[in-house]
Amino acid sequence: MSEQEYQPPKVWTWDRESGGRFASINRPIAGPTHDKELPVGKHPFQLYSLGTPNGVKVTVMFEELLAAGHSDAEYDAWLINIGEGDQFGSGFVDINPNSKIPALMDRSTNPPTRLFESGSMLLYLAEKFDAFLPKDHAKRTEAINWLFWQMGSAPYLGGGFGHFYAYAPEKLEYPINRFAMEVKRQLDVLDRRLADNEYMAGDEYTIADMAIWPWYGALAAGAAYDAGEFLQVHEYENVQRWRKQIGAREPVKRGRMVNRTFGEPETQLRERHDASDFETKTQDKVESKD
Ligand SMILES: N[C@@H](CCC(=O)N[C@@H](CS)C(=O)NCC(=O)O)C(=O)O
Repeated sequence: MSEQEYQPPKVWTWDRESGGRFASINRPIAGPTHDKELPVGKHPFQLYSLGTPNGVKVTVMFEELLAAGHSDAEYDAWLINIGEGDQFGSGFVDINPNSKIPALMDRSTNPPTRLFESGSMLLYLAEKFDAFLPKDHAKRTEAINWLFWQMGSAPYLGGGFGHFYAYAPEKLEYPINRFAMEVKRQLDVLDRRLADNEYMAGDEYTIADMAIWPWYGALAAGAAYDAGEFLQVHEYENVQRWRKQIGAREPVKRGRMVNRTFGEPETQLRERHDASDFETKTQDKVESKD
């Protein structure tokens, strides 16, 4: 046992920031920190989100629904800045008691329906519009299997591997090893599945692809945590084929841009209130007007 080894005290106390990239917003208590109403736009759906993988799942679904002709799926996407604590405002916590993006209101129902957890939103929208979920019960079950697989697995990728490899204040061998092994195992799960199946649920593009692609597609492209070489992501050839195929879809390209606050200015549509915003309100155009 090394002298520096951490010995947990009898009772954990929150007496200092842990360091790391998100230390200032992490707290051991839930609930709102301040009163703040959320804005409401003109469309049936009001999304409060950010263009992280969990946010992108839902904006891709909305853009897919609209492209498929479901005009009742029109939505306003408002920006929630989690670095500044917007997720702890009272209006946001009323929708999501877990204070994490995305949060969604369906105002076409009476009373309005609140939604939190991106997987719940995908399932709700798929059922409401009877879209992107197979009608055949066995195929539908397979899509839901993979949807839940994503919800259970991605925290090991983001909160585990990503945190210790990219965000923690020090590089620690034990957690990086443990989570690199788990993430490579997950990539292999996907690779084997996609060897014999065009999409995650089989021969139909479903909400399972929409849930998995923003996380594992980005990882396979080397865009997540700058870890492409470390994890040798090129070896997962079926994942590579699938992530390029999904990424080439026009609604996916649009969904990725919504609530995005990083990357090239022309890829960022920080808020979306109308389909025409993709042509007129991307950040390159907003900045050129300033
Ligand atoms: N399981 C949740 C995870 C949501 C989540 O972790 N959101 C992150 C951003 S990707 C967040 O809002 N973090 C802010 C915080 O932890 O305070 C979902 O899929 O909706």
